[in-house]
Amino acid sequence: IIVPPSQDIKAFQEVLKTSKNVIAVAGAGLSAASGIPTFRGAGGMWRKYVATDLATPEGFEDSPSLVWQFYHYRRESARKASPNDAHRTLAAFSQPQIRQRIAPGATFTLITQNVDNLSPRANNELAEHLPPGQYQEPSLFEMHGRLFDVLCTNEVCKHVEFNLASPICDGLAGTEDLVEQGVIDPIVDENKLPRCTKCGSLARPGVVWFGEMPHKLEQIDEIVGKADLCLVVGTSSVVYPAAGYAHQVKANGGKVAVFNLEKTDGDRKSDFRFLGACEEILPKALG
Ligand code: BJW
Ligand code: ZN
Repeated sequence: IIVPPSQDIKAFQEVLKTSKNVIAVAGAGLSAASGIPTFRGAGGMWRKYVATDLATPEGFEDSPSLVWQFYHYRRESARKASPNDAHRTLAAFSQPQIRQRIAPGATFTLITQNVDNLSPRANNELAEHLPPGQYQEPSLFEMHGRLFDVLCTNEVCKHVEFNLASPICDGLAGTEDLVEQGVIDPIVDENKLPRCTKCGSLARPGVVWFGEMPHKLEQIDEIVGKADLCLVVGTSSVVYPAAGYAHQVKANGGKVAVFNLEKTDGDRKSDFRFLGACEEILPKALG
């Protein structure tokens, strides 16, 4: 018999209290309340394109201009967005001296698929509000890279640079607004796209596309292997390896709690399922 997942926050908090190594696997739903569109379902379109088709090596090879406009637009929106209560709750939960709901000595790691810089920003904002010396470097993995990393496409160079500039280059300036003016597919000359500051080759967004290796997988695997509780926050759980982490924790005898607006793939087997906005439920569950 399949027991349906529990919706009992108190029971969840009991489990939390006795867990030793907690992980959270987050996806686009974590940033939805900050105004960042998700990938699948409503919001998964950019201009006339499917977002996940643009987030591929093939998409970039076909048209670096189009893919750069997509990422330029997303860099500009992420810069204007602010962390929401879900980011803030996870940031506070990453600080052992603040969090109440797990035992002293327990660990917490946030593994996010998001590239929008909002979790690091929530951590920085929290750091600024803590008394000097109190902030501890959180265990945070941005496994699909970062919108603000710019990566050289030259295999020999591969230079990576963190670049928050707005616009990232003159050639892309204003292209984020073109749809409103009815211009669908302007072509930006490759020489006017972002270039590597070391070797001058074409640069690309420092994010992980399909078929590419997510970042820090060895470290992540080790942490997932030790986890006894996995929180699955705002992800459709269709993209691997992230989608497999909850299954792994379960297979190792741990528990899984899903926080999502909707039912998702495989969450029938989770121990807890909290349907609703994570920016509302996480503060109640973890705060
Ligand atoms: C809310 C909410 C609110 C809304 N509150 N909730 C079979 C097994 C294993 C792997 C594969 C396989 N078949 C194919 C693969 C490979 C592939 C894969 O998984 N494909 C699947 C589609 C089947 N995986 C890969 O290629 C990965 N690499 C890899 O496996 O490497 C192995 C390798 C080995 C050796 C050599 C080389 C490689 C890489 C995956 C990279 C994914 N990249 C993207 C783009 C990143 C850059 C960018 O941002 O543009 O990552 S695709 C896109 O999907 C993005 C996301 O991080 C990722 C996941 O999406 P996410 O976050 O779940 O978003 P949504 O929109 O799907 O869901 C949002 C959810 O939020 C919804 O459920 C809403 O209900 C919810 N929600 N508001 C709570 N307020
Ligand atoms: Zn280079």
